[in-house]
Amino acid sequence: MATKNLSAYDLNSVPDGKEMKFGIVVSEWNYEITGALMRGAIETLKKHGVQDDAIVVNHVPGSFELTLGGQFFAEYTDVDAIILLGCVIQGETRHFDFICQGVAKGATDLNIKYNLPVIFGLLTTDNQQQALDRAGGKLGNKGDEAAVTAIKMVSLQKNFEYESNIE
Ligand code: DLZ
Repeated sequence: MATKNLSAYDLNSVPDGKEMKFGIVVSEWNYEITGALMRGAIETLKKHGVQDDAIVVNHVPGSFELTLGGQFFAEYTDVDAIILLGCVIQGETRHFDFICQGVAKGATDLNIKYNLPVIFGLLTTDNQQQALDRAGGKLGNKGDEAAVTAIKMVSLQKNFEYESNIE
């Protein structure tokens, strides 16, 4: 099965992000990759109208800490959505599985606990090359995809809130 280019999307399908505010949590592990994910996410948010001062970035030591970094944003700030960016590369031990499962479960729980879009921007790859391919390489940038997802989810939530207020 061909892998989709992560940066390919219909520009017109993305709402205007002018009034939206985002928190981004970036893992320092594999920073060559995660830094590229972060740059892609920021660039994409700005491309869709998000203001510079409406994008707040914080770093955490590794992907396992992404969940708590996301929780800090949810608890202490007024962001409309949180983007979690990390990269876990398969090694010889089962650490990979534990981290990936932990972050997937953690991100899911944050979405529900805070009724807030928390976007799972975690690359989980077999090797470094697969990660590079998805961090601005031949398969696009997962940071772009995460940013577009975040804008769409904020817009969806705002629509629901608007509808519920006029009923
Ligand atoms: C320990 C560890 C390992 C082996 N591999 C990765 C990785 O590929 N990607 C990543 O983001 N973090 C890794 N870590 C660090 C853990 O995410 C975490 O920071 C430590 O286990 C401390 O909680």
